[in-house]
Formats: sequence, C-alpha cells, structure tokens
Amino acid sequence: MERTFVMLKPDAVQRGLMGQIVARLEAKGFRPVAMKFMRIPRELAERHYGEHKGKGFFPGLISYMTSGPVLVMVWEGDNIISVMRGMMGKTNPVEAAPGTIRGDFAQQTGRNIIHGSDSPESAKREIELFFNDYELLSYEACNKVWMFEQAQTPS
Ligand code: IDP
Ligand code: MG
Repeated sequence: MERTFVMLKPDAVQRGLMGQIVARLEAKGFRPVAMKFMRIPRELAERHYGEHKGKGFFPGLISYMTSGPVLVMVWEGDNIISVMRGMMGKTNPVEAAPGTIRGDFAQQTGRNIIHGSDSPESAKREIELFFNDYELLSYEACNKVWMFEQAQTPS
C-alpha cells in the first residue's frame, strides 16, 4: 500500500474547506495515517518547496504557505500518489477539471488550496520533513475486505 503527503494550505483552512476535502479522501476509501494542524515555520516551508527556490513566484509562495495554519496529513491507498494528484487537479485551477479539488474550489495558481506529493521520492522526503515515525499510525481498517479484492471476504 502506498503513502502520500497531503497539505491543506492556509486558504483551505481560512475558507472552511478542510472538512469537504478530507471527506473526499475518506469517501474514496483512502486511510489517514497521520494528521497535524500547524503553522509552518519559514525555514520548513523553504525546505519543502526547495525545488522552486530562485523562481519568481518563490517569495510569494513562502509568504502564502506561512500566512496561517495548515493541515498536514499522510494518507494511504492503492497507487495513492498519482490518484491523489488526479483528485487534486492541475496546478493552475483554470486548467483543473471540474470535479477535482482545485477545479471545484480554487481560481488561481497562487491560491490553489492543496498540496500532494508528485512521486514516491517526494512522498518519502515530505513525510519525513513533517512527521516523526511515531506520528505515523498503523491500525486495522474495518472496511478493507470491501475495498480490496485481495483481502479475504468474510464467510
Ligand atoms: P504542484 O503544487 O501542483 O506540485 P508546483 O509546480 O510544484 O505545483 O508548484 C508548487 C506550488 O507553487 C503550487 O501549488 C502553487 O501554490 C505555487 N506556484 C507554482 N507556480 C506558481 C506561479 O506561477 N504563481 C504563483 N504560485 C505558483
Ligand atoms: Mg510540486
């Protein structure tokens, strides 16, 4: 089972969209592994978005990401990294399809409400950046036989 790092950005929190977005992931059958409501220190925001350092939008991105609390999460599911990117929609909400999170709830790239890891390497790096091992919880999901063909059906 694959894991990904998801962050509801400060605008999602301020606009009261956390519940609706979490509800979409739950309804899909993805399983929460960790969640933390926090204010990101500037240094952590700069490390998280290190690949964009030097780009014109970087200073604005860092002030956006540190402007208020965010909800950082780890979720687990079948091929969740790419499926989650699809559920989020394109980076620019103008191009994000209706039915996606950015397509339904956002209008501009600089206020696109959600982050999700784009590869297994990014997921590992981002999970380690925001969470300690003991914050990642393992537990039995009661619905797994109804979600996964490989899990044994009760007889
Ligand atoms: P992603 O979030 O879909 O992976 P990236 O290209 O990795 O997209 O960019 C990271 C974040 O930086 C975006 O989600 C967005 O918040 C911000 N960003 C990217 N490009 C721009 C831009 O041209 N203007 C303003 N913000 C941008
Ligand atoms: Mg990215």
